[in-house]
Amino acid sequence: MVRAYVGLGSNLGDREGTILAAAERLGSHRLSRIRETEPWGYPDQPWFLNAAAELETGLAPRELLEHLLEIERGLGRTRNGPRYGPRMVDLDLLLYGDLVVAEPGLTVPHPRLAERLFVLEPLFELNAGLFIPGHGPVGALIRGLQSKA
Ligand code: PH2
Ligand code: MG
Ligand code: MG
Repeated sequence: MVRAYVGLGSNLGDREGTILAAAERLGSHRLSRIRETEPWGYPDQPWFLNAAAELETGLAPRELLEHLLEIERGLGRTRNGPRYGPRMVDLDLLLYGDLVVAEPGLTVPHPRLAERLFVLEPLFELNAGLFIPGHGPVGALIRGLQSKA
């Protein structure tokens, strides 16, 4: 089994219900606090709810990614809006053990993880000692972003 972390986000519909349903379908044994966050990347849209989930998985990285997409579809996610735009649910594979992968369709750690407090803060809450491969300790990344803000 490998310990993986998934980022959860929603800014349409029943945001909290959708995030809780997604965490349940993931079989996550630990979910961070759910927080409301200002939209990043595409400003003119509702605020998000974000959280992170920790799971122990027997799935290979690509299988886990497929599983995330399947859960997204099952919870009503469509993919016809703008990049970084509004969505019912977004499940991002953030970390898969200490694996680093950069392949078409699969980048781990998630490519924008280190730039986003709405991802780093829930990760820190789940595991303050986490090291993000290629970037550094999660706490140091958070402090770096806060000092730029
Ligand atoms: N997801 C995005 C784009 N912008 N902003 C916030 N606050 N939270 C998100 O989850 C988010 C976002 C695309 O994945
Ligand atoms: Mg995302
Ligand atoms: Mg996504």
